[in-house]
Amino acid sequence: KSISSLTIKSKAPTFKSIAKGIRNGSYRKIIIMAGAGISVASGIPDFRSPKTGLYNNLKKYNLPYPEAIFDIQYFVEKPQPFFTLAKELYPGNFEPTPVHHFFRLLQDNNVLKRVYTQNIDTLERRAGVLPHKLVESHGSFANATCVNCSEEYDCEDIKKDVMKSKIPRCKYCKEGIIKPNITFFGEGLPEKFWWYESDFPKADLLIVLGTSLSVLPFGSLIEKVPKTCHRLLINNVEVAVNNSLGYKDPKLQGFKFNEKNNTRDAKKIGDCQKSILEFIQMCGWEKQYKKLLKKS
Ligand code: CNA
Repeated sequence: KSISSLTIKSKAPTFKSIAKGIRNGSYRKIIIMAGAGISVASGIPDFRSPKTGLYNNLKKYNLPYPEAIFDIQYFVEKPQPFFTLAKELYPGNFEPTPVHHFFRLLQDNNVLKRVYTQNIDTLERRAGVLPHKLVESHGSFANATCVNCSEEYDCEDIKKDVMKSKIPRCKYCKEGIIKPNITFFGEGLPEKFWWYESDFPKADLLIVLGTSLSVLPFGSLIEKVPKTCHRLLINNVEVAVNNSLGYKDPKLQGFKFNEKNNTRDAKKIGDCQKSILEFIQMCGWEKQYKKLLKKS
């Protein structure tokens, strides 16, 4: 047989084969895409989990629709619901989870290209992911800005007011509300988000954790890695890229787990903390992980 008549069959990766690949150095440019599911274990509810998610527990805020709590138009008129929630979620009250420490392990082992998180809870920073390795794609609570005069503040500057259920007001212009720099519906994404345009084409592994992928454009980034790049989903349910209204964009392909010719996608369905502890072990990083926990 001539070489050209031979077909080379490449098999789809698995959770286990990917861990083995990390262990033997086959993946060196790993990109993480993360969402609210990775912080649930630290006590912060996600958006869309059926019983525990924030969207099902917003009755007390009397909102016209759940997303209003993060809608910039609504906020300017009625900031109180957001600040009531902000009081609950404010940084300082929560600790990083094993998944956050896993990001740090990737960084320490020089195989992390970048962490793209949708979370605003700053737990990636707390776990020691360095600023140049981290893209907080929907901003974070770390800083805040006056909506009137754009004066900038640190999250500690407004913490006292938020904790006393007082709307923080600007010291300089005396009238503007100080809004944490998290991206609301109706606002542009942080500049750093656009790093994906050069990052994603260079990735050799994409790991997606704890996200429904329903916020766009973030969810659509799973399509931006090369066709040969392996993709691993670690989540408690299978997810598709669609927007919050359930509309599936026909241009988006999504994961290919169940397709015959899948050569790139793997999944681990279940609790992401449990899965990641297993993964850390398979990567051969258990000792390093324990050391990290002792230091933190
Ligand atoms: P989402 O739409 O609520 O999806 C979360 C996903 O995680 C769902 O598929 C869940 O089934 C899954 N999940 C929940 N718990 C676990 C678990 N223990 N193990 C595995 N999977 C789990 O949230 P997304 O992040 O996809 O949506 C993006 C929004 C959510 C962003 O704009 C965030 O700012 C926003 N958000 C952030 C936080 C935070 O910073 N911690 C909290 C709540 C919402």
